[in-house]
Amino acid sequence: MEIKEWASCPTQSKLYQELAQLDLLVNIAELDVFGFTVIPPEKVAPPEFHARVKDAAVKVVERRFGPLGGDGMTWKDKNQIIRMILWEDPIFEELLLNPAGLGLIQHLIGTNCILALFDGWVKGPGEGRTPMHRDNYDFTRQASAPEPSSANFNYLVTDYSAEEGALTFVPGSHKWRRPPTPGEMADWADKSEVIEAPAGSMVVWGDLTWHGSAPRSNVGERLMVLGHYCRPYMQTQEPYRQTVTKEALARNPLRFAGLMDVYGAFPFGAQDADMTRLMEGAAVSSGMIDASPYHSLFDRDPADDKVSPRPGYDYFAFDVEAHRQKQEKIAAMMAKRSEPDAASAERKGSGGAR
Ligand SMILES: O=C(O)CCC(=O)C(=O)O
Repeated sequence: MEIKEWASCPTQSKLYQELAQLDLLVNIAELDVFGFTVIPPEKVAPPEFHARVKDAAVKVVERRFGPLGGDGMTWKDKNQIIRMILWEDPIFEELLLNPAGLGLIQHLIGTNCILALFDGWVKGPGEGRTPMHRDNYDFTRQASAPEPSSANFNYLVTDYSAEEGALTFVPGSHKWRRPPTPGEMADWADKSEVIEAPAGSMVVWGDLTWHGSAPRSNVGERLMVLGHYCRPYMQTQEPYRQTVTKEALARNPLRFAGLMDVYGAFPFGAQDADMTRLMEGAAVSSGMIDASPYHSLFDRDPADDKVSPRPGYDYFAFDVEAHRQKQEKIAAMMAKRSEPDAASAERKGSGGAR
């Protein structure tokens, strides 16, 4: 079938076409049917990119915890997440925008998703392993919505197999829409599907899929870098909006500012939402209305001064004149939005309204 830029799903059709260009349509099917997928290294990035991520990941581990010993036993029985590493090397900014990874994540949770976590992970030989769980962090409801609210990539810095202590999945569990019970966690620990994939691969899944990891029998370290993204109305787990600099926003494409959520409307104070800023940010992304523009996965033009960090608001301040002006602007905007657009006027004119 011909994929057109249908007005009913404008961002999805553009994303779909770019995923087709990246030869990732089968990965969409795997995500939908099994709840996880593996992107091979040749569809992720060239070997030089991998070398840079590996070097940066090892440096993060060593800076925070000391050198990796030559005997491969430094991390014996340990399984450690290394929090908030994004700002430690610019290669991580590229990894977070990787077209294959970000493209599949956007397929799962929308093209206006934001970054929730960006972490490293190190695990040594022995007992360390991750219990069976899912990443959905809405603990307020018994049953989850059928679609994920957040999604993950794991970039494999080292090879994955059972002996290497790889990530494991319960295929199809994303359809069950609930977390595993303690009994199921024990049951699935050794029955789940082990990821076998070379370093440089990316594993992608939505937050409904049950996963864990196998214990590592080989010596040495298993290293991984993860990006976890969420829908824009959610609270992120790490504070990227608060920590992103003007320079990082300027050197990256527009989509990066959306991922940092610097134009997100909430929270606001006595003065209500900052309309001027929301309008400035409309070219970047919007979580308020489903009107975020589509940013190509391949766009690498620096945003330069088109974007800026979120201002520091005084949440107690209230200026009645500014309030009145804002109300007028909103009224004008709403009047403009309620005018029929050219396409629907044309459909009506030709009697083709559907
Ligand atoms: O690799 C692991 O041990 C588990 C990874 C994981 O749970 C995650 O990235 O959400």
